[in-house]
Amino acid sequence: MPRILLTAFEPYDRWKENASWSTLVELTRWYEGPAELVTRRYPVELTSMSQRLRADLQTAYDHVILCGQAPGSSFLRLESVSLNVRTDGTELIAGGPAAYKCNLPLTAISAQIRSAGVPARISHHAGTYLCNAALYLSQHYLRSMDLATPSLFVHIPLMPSQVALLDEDSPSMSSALAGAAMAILIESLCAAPAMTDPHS
Ligand code: PCA
Repeated sequence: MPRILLTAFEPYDRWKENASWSTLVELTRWYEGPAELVTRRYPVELTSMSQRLRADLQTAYDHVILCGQAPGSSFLRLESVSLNVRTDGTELIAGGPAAYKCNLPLTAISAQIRSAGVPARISHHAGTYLCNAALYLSQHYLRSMDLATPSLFVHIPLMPSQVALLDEDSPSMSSALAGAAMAILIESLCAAPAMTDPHS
């Protein structure tokens, strides 16, 4: 049975919940698919997040799926690239490669999610905050540990309950829908673990 590490974030800034964690809670409530899911919830703080991520990656998983919320997004965003950049412009890893590319078949995966009726697309910029850092560091740590485990980042829209507290217009997606999309993603990864595509 494939083992999959799924990570999400704690609430941060003005958010009382984090859609990424709510999605994993929802998914694991009903998931009975062919993979063993191991979930982790990280703080939105670079040093402790990177220490916990590094420790978690030492277990050899078949796949690593990192999730975070993306206020303002109406799609699930499958991130194709991570940058060696912190919010302040300095490097995450001094002297590390400028970027890492995700080699998974993101085009096929997003098409599969969309064909189930859930908005999804590839994104070529994960920002410069903790989500980008989690993706970059996962790819860096896995390489430095000589592990071939692919890691992938999924940005998840806000939930309707979060948007209900805002004064401005904002797209949202229920965690039930996002959780269903995550199950499709897991199914595609398990079906085609070694596939790659030229999405970027
Ligand atoms: N989203 C933020 C950090 C934590 C989260 O859930 C980001 O996009 O970087």
